[in-house]
Amino acid sequence: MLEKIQNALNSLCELHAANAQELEELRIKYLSKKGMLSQMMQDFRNVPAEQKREMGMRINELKNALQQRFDELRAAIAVKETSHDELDLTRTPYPAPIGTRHPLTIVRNRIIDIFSRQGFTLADGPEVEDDWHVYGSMNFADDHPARDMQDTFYVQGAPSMLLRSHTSSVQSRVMEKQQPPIRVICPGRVYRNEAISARAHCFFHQVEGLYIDEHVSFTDLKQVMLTFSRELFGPDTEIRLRPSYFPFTEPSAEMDVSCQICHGEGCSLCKGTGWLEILGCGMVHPRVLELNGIDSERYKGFAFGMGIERIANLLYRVKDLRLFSENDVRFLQEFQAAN
Ligand code: 2NM
Repeated sequence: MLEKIQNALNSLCELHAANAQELEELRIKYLSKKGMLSQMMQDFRNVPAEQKREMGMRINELKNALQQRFDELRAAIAVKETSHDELDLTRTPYPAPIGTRHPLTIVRNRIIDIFSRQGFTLADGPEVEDDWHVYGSMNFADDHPARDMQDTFYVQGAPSMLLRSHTSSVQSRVMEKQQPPIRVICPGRVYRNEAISARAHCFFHQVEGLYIDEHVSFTDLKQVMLTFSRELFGPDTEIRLRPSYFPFTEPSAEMDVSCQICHGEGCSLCKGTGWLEILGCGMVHPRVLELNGIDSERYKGFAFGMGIERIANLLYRVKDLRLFSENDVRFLQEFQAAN
């Protein structure tokens, strides 16, 4: 019997099955109730007591080896069958389920695209900033309310470090390093200490821009803003500038575009005014130029800043700002086509 087991072990690798049917035949021949292994188990009863131990171990060995070979053959057949019937290498991989770009990314990319065609390049900087780059260098008085704990997140234990509340700090860092001509836009996330609601969040996204050179004028600002508005909202768009105030610009203005829906007639989106506010802008304050190492006698500049959420709201009529940060897939997939 020992010889029989040894022979079976030796010829294991000669066992082959080309398909499921041949595999089943092998199973019947070796592993079924009437198979070779069962037969040996029956013969085992007649083995003399003193040989039982060794014989038992040998039969077990054979049983495991047979089962292993059987599993190998079954796996090989499975691979062969899928590769023939299901794996079609000539098949197109589409439609594959792919994600969608975030609406804020779509809008940001459009804004970047429009300004880069007017000669602006990209700049970025840290979100955790120091007091100087966010406020000091931007002509904010020491007691300016924006610096208040109620409005700005400060880093605990580091009183002059904070989460930037606008991206102007990036422009400050650009001016620090580079003399004019400067023409940059700075998209990025900013933080403000606000209670979260449908209209406010403690962080949002901005694009700010800066253009400094000799002879840059308010006329240049108006033309760049008009071109931007028409590219973003359509060629019939009109703009309107209203006098305003920012610490870093003088004069300053708030800019409206003609309402997308009623084209100036007055509707619920523009609250009857025919206009929608989209950004703030102005001529860079000479003091800001000087604070950042630029000769304000020789150079002039304009700057602007807008909220990406605000623009996305207008383009896509999103009613609740919180949707932009909740990552609800049902909302995000609405923008499949806008990619
Ligand atoms: C705005 C509105 C107006 C602005 C100014 C500057 C800089 F660096 F030149 F001083 N950066 N951004 C600016 C001007 C931002 O946001 C509503």
